[in-house]
Amino acid sequence: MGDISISGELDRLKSESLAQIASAGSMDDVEKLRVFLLGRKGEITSRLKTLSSLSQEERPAAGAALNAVKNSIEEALSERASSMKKKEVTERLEREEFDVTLPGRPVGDGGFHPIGAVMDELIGIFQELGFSVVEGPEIETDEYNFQMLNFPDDHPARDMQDTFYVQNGARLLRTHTSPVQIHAMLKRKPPLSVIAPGRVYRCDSDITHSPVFHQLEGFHIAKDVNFGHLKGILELFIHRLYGKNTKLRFRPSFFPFTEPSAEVDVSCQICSGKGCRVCKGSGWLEILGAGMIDPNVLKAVGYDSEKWTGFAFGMGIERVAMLKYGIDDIRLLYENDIKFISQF
Ligand code: FA5
Repeated sequence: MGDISISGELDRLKSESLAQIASAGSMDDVEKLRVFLLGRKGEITSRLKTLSSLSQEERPAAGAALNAVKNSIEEALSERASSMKKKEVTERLEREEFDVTLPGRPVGDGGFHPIGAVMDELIGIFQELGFSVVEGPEIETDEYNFQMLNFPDDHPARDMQDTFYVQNGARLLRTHTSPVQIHAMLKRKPPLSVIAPGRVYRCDSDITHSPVFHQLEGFHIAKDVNFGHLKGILELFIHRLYGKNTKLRFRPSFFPFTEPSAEVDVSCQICSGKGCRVCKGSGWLEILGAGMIDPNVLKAVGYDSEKWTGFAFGMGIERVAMLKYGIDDIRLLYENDIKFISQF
């Protein structure tokens, strides 16, 4: 490098390259030239690689000369690219016609999500029956979610497998809407009839279980309330929701905060009780837990448990919606697929 023939060759490379760039007729041509000259195996790059074989005295001058050529090529490429871009845009604008009188695409009407629709319908039914709506926090303490609901310290529902803890275990995402019973009872005096709709969280996932789902809690505290009242209310809303021929099944169960307790199944609307994958072949799907409020819960909020009695229930809204609309996988409710959602 540095001698006349090599610098002559560089001059030639520079003037040839600049001429090629000047005659590039499109963005595509400019890009091809960039790769040819400056790409990994390009003319300039391969010359830069040979610099290391020169002697220490020759290297600085040769490097400077090569870099100067590289800079002018880069500059020319970027100028050509911007003028080609302008040219292509102008040509496109001339070629394509834009009809400003064309009517816009119609925007379809929005609709209710099946969970929201079922929730609204249920709230309407219970409001007609005299229940008032109360909401509670989704982030709870162990005290409200478990202790005041009479959960023993070693109850399996407190297990990390079911409960999402936050703040190093100091708080948790409520696993059910039952803590709203406590919030409401502490704020109000009996008699009271309350429903509490809301989102709840559990470490659980399959075709009928979701880690985030919705419940509707309901409870009624007055004098001389008995299990017959609870049955009557549940039957009434199930028949309103699914029609008079729908069957209900009460199975004895256990909840720390109710005694006696029951789980309530509805005859599967998806297979008309014949057995399918949603009801796991049984013809029934569990939609709620219920029972007579345990006197210990009433005592914990300062109510006189000799004077007041009550029932409570908590239902899974997704299950209610699945049965109502014949949805056979709970996860479909959360995928936000417009084609699926707009059927309801
Ligand atoms: C409870 O959560 C009680 N708090 C219900 C209750 C309230 C009983 C008041 C007595 C008095 P359970 O864990 O069974 O109970 O849940 C109630 C309903 O929520 C179930 O019947 C089911 O319909 C629904 N459910 C439970 N887990 C899930 C889940 N992972 N995904 C969707 N729905 C669920």
